[in-house]
Amino acid sequence: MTPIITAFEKSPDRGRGLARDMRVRWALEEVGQPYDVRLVSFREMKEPAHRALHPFGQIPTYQEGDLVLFESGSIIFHLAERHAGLLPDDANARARAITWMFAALNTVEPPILDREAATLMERDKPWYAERSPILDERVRVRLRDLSRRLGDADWLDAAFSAGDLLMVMVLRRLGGSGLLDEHPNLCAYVARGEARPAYQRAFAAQLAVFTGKPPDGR
Ligand code: GTB
Repeated sequence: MTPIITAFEKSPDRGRGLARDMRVRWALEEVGQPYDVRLVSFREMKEPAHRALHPFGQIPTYQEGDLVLFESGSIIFHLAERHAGLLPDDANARARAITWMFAALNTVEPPILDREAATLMERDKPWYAERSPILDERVRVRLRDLSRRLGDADWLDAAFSAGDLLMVMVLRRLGGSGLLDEHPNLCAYVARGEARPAYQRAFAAQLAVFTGKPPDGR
């Protein structure tokens, strides 16, 4: 049964692969699972039919027969549990990879999102000049620790895992901020993730939604 995911009909990121369907597409590509995409408008996302799939009226969702999931992390965990390629077989290595999934979503992403939200919505507010360096510093603290832990390794815990997939996607959100550039090993880590063939296929597929042209350029 081919799973169906939802994605923005018109992503505000203009095909930069920052919306959260990208991480699900990447995971599907890593495990070699073909999928269909249903594009939704901002209006449709808030209608009862979509809210039946996603209580918060967001993307992405994941449907596989009777199973309906939302939350990109849980969708990726589901895929990793059912397919080889995203979590190691060894029980302890698997637990560590899952820990990195949580670390990406629960420890590294929140300060990045806080900073991003302020940049987008508070730039014209009188407090922004004072708050902005505080938000930058909260991100820097996480990046320093992550950079130190990664060191010169390719991935966070030996082999590539769903933990790396989520961490790379979270770090990509800092593109253009200059904050990631302070850590060449993290830049190389993100580039390593982006170079994976599965990432490339996923990126091309979401970009094709924006350009209206098929991924292979035909
Ligand atoms: N925790 C949920 C998950 O991980 O699945 C968060 C889902 C979520 O935030 N979805 C966003 C959404 O549906 C799209 S990805 N927003 C519409 C709404 O809430 O009404 C967030 C996103 C949006 C746009 C950009 N961008 O333009 O760069 C990047 C990321």
